Amino acid sequence: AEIAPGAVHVPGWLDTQEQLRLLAACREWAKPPAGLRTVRMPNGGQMSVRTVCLGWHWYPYGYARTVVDGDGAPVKPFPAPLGALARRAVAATLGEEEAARYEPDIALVNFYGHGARMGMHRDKEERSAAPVVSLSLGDTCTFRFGNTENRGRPWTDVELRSGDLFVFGGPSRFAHHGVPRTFPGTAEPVLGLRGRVNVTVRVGGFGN
Ligand code: MD3
Ligand code: FE
Repeated sequence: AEIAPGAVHVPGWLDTQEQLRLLAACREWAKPPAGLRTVRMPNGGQMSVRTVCLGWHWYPYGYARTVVDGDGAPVKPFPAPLGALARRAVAATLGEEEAARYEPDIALVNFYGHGARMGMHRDKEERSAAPVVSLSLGDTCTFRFGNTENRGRPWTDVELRSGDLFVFGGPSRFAHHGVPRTFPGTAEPVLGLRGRVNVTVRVGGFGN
């Protein structure tokens, strides 16, 4: 379903087997060095979501090749199989033409424990207008998709469940968005996951 121009939601895009494989990979990526970390904002606050970066390291508000605000290690490489999966996602939602020129080089993996949330923001550190691919695992959440002007209304709330795909292209790439809540205990038991994991795949546009 297209919830806004360029913003396409595909419920249940990953089957349980594919979800398990992606989740296992996320758990590997979370290991140190350059593993899962809590992001500290310039105002001194901490994000409740914990993050691991692949390809390029995101920090508030920029990208680097090393974990400049953590253990200092080189960022883990961007995995080619994840890039191939994201390209399939773009093909399925925005078409083969868009997919053919889609060359992602960044993934941000967000881990939501119970009570974690993400405030309304825009992703503007990337130097590319290419689509962002989002894959959800574990607990259901409310995803809030806002407007390009400000963090406030109008917005549309959508429930994202494990296995859901969301692709944000065109004008939607620059819209405000956030995750106001998750629903603890809603993950399928077979996943063995307490909480929620979200994988976003992006194009940095920084060159090599
Ligand atoms: C729309 N993550 O990592 S995924 C983020 O569920 C982020 O962890 C949320 O917002 C999460 O920056 C939401 C959906 C998403 C991700 C990136 C976008 C929507 C987007 C970038 C541009 C527009
Ligand atoms: Fe975001």
